[in-house]
Amino acid sequence: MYDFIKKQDKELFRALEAEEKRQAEGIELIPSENIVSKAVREAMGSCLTNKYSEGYPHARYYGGNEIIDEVEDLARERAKKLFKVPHANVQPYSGSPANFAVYLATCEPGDTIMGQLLTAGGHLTHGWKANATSLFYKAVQYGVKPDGYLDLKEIARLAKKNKPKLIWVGATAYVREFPFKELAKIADSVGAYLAADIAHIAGLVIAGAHKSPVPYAHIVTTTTHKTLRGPRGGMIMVTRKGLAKDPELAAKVDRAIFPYLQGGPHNHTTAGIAVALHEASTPKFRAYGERVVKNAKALAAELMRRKIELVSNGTDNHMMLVKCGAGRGAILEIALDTIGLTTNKNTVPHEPSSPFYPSGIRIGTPSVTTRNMKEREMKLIGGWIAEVTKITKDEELPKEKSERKAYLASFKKRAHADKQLKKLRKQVLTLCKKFPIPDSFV
Ligand code: DSN
Repeated sequence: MYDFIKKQDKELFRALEAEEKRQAEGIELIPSENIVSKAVREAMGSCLTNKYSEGYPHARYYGGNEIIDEVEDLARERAKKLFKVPHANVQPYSGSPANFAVYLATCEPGDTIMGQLLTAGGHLTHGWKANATSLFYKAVQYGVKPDGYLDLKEIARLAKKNKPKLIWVGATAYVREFPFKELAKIADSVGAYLAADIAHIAGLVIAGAHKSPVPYAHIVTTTTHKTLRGPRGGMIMVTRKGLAKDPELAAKVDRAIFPYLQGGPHNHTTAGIAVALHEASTPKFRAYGERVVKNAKALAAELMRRKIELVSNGTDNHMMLVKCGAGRGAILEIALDTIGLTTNKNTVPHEPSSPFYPSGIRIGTPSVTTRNMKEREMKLIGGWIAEVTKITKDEELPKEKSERKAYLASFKKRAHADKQLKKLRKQVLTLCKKFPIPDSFV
């Protein structure tokens, strides 16, 4: 691999080789990450990257796009068929521009919108104060109850009071099934658009391992690289319900992506999305989606058996949130990284610390499931997480904010030198060797 880069760019070649090794010799537990097939990688490295094609199939601003049209049509048709929607746009560069396009298609600047609070598991683009969406729209944020479930009563109250034009359902750190039907009832009662951001669960929806939002939402957005197991990209789909509310909605979404927000589509990514959607249409993918959830439940059960506290005491989907004590998320993330388990620090509902130094870590099973791991391996991984938690139990984030960076840097060094962690690192490596990264999923 990387034969040409190796010949002409030694520095980059070394970096690529090192990352290949890191991925092969580590266990990826970040719930928004996955591993693509060699076929997706081929598409991403194809000649399609050379082409400009502003516009949409059969209506482009550049010549020479007949084949690109075929590729984009393939991706669009596959998306429509798999998600059972009448319209799909496969050009968003990723999830954030896809979501911004939804605002452009449904709202005027200054309109009120509602979305799940970032610190309660929501996404930046659903109106978080540090995101551009809150500059252009009046964002009302909703949260979760102490048990981790969405607070439907509060959402209904806020909707009635604020009359939003658009309501988001979807999150980056929510472990329960999304109540699409109930959210639709609330949105319909105030005449709002309901947009379901299914970036995390798209693959589960296709596999039938999570309810589909399609009968309930007007618009569905997703990234393509999480449980869907495609290249980094995004999609926006308009449902029948969306077209019934506004027959121009599909045209508005397309216009929002181009020419409002983006330029030329990334055609190599479009091809990668087409490959991934083909892979996702197979019975093997259905089994994959079901297995992702089974693995998550097994891992959650093992963690709880070992007295690790989880938000909402479990999971319905591909992820779980470990509560590791006020401000200790970064400590656990570093320690787990040392033994080859990659996770990410994350806020927990009613966060006692801050988004910079949160009190949880987010763990997910999409990637380990792609490597064919099952319950037995989930038990092992759960055991390692519990041991690392025990080993680091006395580590505490300094109260003084100015001391925190230096403390974490020194902790990282100490963690790498720790004998117990070194022993666990060896065990992780042995498991990785038994479960190499597969080339193909069909
Ligand atoms: N960065 C993504 C995640 O990790 O969930 C959300 O955009």
